[in-house]
Amino acid sequence: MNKDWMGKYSGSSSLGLRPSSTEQVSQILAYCSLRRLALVPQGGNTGLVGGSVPVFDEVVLNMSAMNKILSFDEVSGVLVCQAGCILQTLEEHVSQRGYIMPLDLGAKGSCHIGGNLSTNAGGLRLLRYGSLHGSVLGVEAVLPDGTVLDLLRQLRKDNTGYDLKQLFIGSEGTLGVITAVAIQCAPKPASVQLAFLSCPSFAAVQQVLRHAKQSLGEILSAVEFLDQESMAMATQYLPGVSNPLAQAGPDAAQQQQQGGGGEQGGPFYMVVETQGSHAGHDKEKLEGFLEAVMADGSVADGTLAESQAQAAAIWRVREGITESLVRRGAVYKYDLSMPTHKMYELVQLVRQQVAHLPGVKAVGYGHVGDGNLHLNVSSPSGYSDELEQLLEPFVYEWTAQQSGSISAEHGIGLMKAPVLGYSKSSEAVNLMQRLKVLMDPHQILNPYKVLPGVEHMGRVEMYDDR
Ligand code: FAD
Ligand code: 2HG
Ligand code: ZN
Repeated sequence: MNKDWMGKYSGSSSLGLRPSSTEQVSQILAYCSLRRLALVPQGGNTGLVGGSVPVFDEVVLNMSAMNKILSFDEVSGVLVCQAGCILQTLEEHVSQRGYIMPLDLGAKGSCHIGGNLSTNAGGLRLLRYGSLHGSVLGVEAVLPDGTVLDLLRQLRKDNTGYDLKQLFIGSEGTLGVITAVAIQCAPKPASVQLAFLSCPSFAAVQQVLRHAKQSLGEILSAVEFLDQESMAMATQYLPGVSNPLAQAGPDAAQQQQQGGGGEQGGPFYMVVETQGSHAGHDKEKLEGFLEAVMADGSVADGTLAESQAQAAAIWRVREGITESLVRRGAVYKYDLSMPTHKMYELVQLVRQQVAHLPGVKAVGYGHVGDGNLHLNVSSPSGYSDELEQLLEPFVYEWTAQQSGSISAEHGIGLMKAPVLGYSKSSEAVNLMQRLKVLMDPHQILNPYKVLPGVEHMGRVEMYDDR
């Protein structure tokens, strides 16, 4: 495919290849290396930074035929599969065997595990299961010259020198093509509980997060937030989606009991999930937590999901925001890490910045439990230089001033390559350049992505070959 999921980035490749084995990937890369032909590896093409599509006429290396599950060890929980397996398919496979994948994200129905590793995707449960840098045990990757690097170990512990597999996690297809993955799955929790809350302020959101960490501790699996504007997007643009707090149901009685008002609440909402081994115990804990945060005023209203359907409806609101924004039109995406207390200040500043532009709306949501803000600016009339100049470099500069990161989980891709220097020192970018030259001397693999081009090297010194 030449166009990305958002319809923002597109190239003009006339050649797509769909290998079904590591050997074929190796042959393709060896040939392209010899002929100096550039390639872009493409997984599910759900990436949000323009990394998965050609910039010009690069060959598209589509990984979707490499979709075999190779093994699953029911004692260790280690899954080995080819890189083109769809995350949801893997989730279903391990779920039938008493496990869950250690990551979950809204794009699970399309994204590949190879794409997940390449972007070092975070998602909804990083808070509990950690980053892929921890849960991936092994990788098989093909280097740009066609060499197959077999690092497909299944060991929890392996301190044999440099941990080379980590180079492929988060390098967005610029150093090699991931062809297979060994990943540690987590035991499937016997009990999953979900609360949907409304909070009067962002200070209250932080208070709830603090409380959730303290009182739900070992069973806490997700803490997400969305603002009123994100809720409006989801309910307006996604068919059949409504505010879970607006629905009357069996929860109403419970809310009454716990002192909750009947109103829709806002302007902030939170999703708090627990995963544990004993439904009675976990539910009691979550109810106690809800009672306490309602009593101290940090939660104005709340509901506990009483069925899988209710839980799915709550997750649909949170996971659907990205889709709702794309349905509305063009969207500028900023995926930022920063100290939690700073997160919403930026949303408000950006809102002021774009207030004079008709129809332009800034929304804030994300993985508040991980200090990860998704600031999205929606522009139904399309992308414009005027709007972009109001947002950039302002958002990046402000984030850097807070010692934050300009990419928490989506990666750098094409979008942020010129601004990498806001989050990485010149020495670090220089070492990245050296690694790139060492592993891909002819620069054939995903060119123009991740690393700043020569025209942006004022901020970082170019790799020096002496
Ligand atoms: P692609 O988009 O195809 O590719 C992404 C990058 O990886 C590209 O640079 C590509 O060249 C490279 N690549 C792909 N496969 C390989 C391979 N086998 N070997 C080497 N390089 C490869 N991201 C999050 O982190 N957290 C979220 O919660 C989240 N939610 C999302 C929700 C929605 C609705 C959408 C549309 C996206 C979301 N994303 C999220 C972003 C995206 O889904 C992730 O970045 C995902 O990991 C990309 O996987 P993919 O298979 O689609 O990769
Ligand atoms: C999410 O958490 C994804 O929903 C997508 O990372 C965020 O669209 C976005 O900006
Ligand atoms: Zn996210």
